[in-house]
Amino acid sequence: VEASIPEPQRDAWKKHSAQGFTTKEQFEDETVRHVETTLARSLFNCDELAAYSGASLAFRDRLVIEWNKTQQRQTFADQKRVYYLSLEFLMGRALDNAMLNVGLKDVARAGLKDLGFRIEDVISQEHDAALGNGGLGRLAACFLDSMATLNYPAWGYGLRYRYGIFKQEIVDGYQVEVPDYWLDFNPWEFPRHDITVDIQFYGHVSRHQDEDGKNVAVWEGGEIVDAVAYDVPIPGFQTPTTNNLRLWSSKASKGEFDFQKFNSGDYEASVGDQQRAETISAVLYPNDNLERGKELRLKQQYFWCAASLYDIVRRFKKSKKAWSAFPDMVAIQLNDTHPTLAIVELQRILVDLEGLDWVEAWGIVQNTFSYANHTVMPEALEKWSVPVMQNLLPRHLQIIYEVNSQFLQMVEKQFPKDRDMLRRVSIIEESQPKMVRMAYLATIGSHKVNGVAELHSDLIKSTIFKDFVEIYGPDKFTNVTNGITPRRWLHQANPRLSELIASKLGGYEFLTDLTKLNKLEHFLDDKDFKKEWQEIKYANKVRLAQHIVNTTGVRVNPKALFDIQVKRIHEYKRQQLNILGVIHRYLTIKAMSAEERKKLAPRVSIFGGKAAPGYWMAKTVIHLVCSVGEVVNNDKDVGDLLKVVYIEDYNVSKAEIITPASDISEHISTAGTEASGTSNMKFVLNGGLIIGTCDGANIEITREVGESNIFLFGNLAEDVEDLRHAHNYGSFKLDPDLAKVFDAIKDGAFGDANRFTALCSSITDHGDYYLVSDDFNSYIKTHALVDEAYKDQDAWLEKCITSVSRMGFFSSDRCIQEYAEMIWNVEPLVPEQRNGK
Ligand code: GL4
Repeated sequence: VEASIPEPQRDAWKKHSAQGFTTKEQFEDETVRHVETTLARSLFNCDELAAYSGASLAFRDRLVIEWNKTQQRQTFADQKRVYYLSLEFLMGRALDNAMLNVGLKDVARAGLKDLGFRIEDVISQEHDAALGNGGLGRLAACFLDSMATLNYPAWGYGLRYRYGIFKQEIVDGYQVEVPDYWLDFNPWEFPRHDITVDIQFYGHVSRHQDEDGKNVAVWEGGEIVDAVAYDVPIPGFQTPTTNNLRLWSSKASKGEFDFQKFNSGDYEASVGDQQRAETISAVLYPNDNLERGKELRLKQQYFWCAASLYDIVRRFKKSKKAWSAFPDMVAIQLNDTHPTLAIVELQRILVDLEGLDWVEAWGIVQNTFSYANHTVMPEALEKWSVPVMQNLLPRHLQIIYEVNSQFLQMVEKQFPKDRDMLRRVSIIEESQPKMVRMAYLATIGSHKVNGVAELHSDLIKSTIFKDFVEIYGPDKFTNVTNGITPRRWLHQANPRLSELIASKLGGYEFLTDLTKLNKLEHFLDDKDFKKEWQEIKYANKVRLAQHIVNTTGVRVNPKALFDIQVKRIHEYKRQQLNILGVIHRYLTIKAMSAEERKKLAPRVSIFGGKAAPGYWMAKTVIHLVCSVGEVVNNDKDVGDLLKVVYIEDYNVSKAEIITPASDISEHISTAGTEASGTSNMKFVLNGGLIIGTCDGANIEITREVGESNIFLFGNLAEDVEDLRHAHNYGSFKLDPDLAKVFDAIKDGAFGDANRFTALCSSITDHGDYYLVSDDFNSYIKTHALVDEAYKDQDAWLEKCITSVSRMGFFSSDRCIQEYAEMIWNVEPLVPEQRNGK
């Protein structure tokens, strides 16, 4: 429906167009106006939360104005857009980011001070938007920031979960999950009740003849759920470009709810229907690197893919272009296999609803989609049971079978004698029940497939997609090494370091061209610069120490070496290796003379991260860390030489405090298991060194910063398989130092040993799948090197500064540019005025 203002009235309209504030006076005007009118509060009733709300609404107004203009500009330009489909967007807080991207944080700071508030207190009122589990979701958030900053016409599509990732409480040393209801007051989203899409589930497929006598499939019956759009503005840094993140929320369909049961008097049943519909977008599944194949999850996936595709197709159809032009106007990026049904849905729209011929439609589909793989962990690879899919999405299953049949015919022609090849590459796994292999479907339906770091991209080509490399040739498979946004992860999280760097480089250009950091190497002899760098690191450690004492009661010495491992708890990430190493250190200290102890560098071992609620072993690791902390932190013999702390509820806003405070951080996954890792990049960018295995992006970080600036240890990915085989069939030899650690645990040094039996025996008796014992000696030795290196503070500092100067490659801007050029084939749309320049 056209609803534009008629031409003669447009001048009047434009005269009254909203402007948004630019000066401090205007910011105060807007903030107070919002507190008084939008929130109906007064100066007698304005706490920090109200001040946060008022300031956010003032900034929101500014974003909305540019957002509207950006959308008009993009529509008018009529060029190719990118659609980034992700089930997770781990956005964190928006206000600080909006202030910095718009370039008005100083204005806001001064304005809030006039009104009686400290900007830090106001910012910290905001509830994190935590619609993700870990690295995969945070990557999506960094990508949105880069796409807007680089002026790409790009939309994100996701789900508006009522509950994000749970809040973690540590109670008596155990993880307790608390629901994260985050929508009480969220000024950053705009409900678009006019944008509602009917989504169908269940039902059956029948065949009809259309007017031309063509046989068409019709999906009928079943139930309808409404998808309602909620839009979130995504501001670019120093550019007016403000992109859109559209999140879908589920609601009972008007037709179904209002009329059928309600009118027939069955009120309770109709309320039940309504709640069932709303359940679809109610909660984020809290697993990282694990798929459990629950029907509700498949419902979420289809709900979100179908709504997004409807929206994308509707936008394309407005242009009145031929269908063949679809891939010239639309690039759809799949963030892992979660949105793979979008491939099937587009084929369904083109063939069943738009009447295209199958082959032509499939060509369009393949040219539109691209798929990024984010893990090789077998338990994380999505497979859906055929009977479940048959019931929920009968037409989609038919399409999958047809795609598979044509694909297998092609393979058979290419490899005529290879029956086993057909079995291996079939989208349908012939198990009991049969399963749909989503990674294969995503690969077949896309024109490009990428891994997220060099090693990972090589591994997928030689393991899960080996046959597909044979079939399609190597060019379909590529690498795009992950990156992080320097705006949030340097400028926002570490403002003093950002300012110091800017003072040396003559401005903030490095924030949009991170390779400019390399000029920092010219200042390695600049005493004042180095002193200030060191002071900033110290201040960041003091800030973290304050957070630790406030939240755990443990007092840590900010002069000690801060050793941090924060990420999801997973056996492959090997927090168990870390804590077993800490116990080894504790036992070593206990055995030392007073003289020897004096020579030792004091350490604080900091852990943080959530365990999936059903992941028993991960929860045991948390409990072991807390139990060790309990003993070590209260041991008078040890004092400041060793402290062990668990930071509760690790999330994006906590990461902003933790990351700038590390001396060393741990990225110690079993080689070949961590696809990339991204916190490794964040820590180095903030002037911390890392200890890590030859895994994921650690390898490329080493190449960039140089081998002498990173502490690598452990077995290589290429040797993992043989080692595992030897464990199972040869003789497994427990590392002798590790044996002593297990003895201490078994003796009850950290409380009831029974609680840790499964953890210990997974290493000693059940094959040590993650090679903790194999890597233990190398790990301990490397930590000794860290201790030694830290004693020479000057040399340490030089390593840190050198490393930061060489981190330019790891900007998500570089990464997005690679996607845009190699995979999406989209051009930026640069607006005329740019506020930063
Ligand atoms: C992950 C990988 O585990 C992680 O290494 C990678 O950095 C991230 C983004 O590419 O994707 N894959 C899954 S699943 N969860 C992740 O965090």
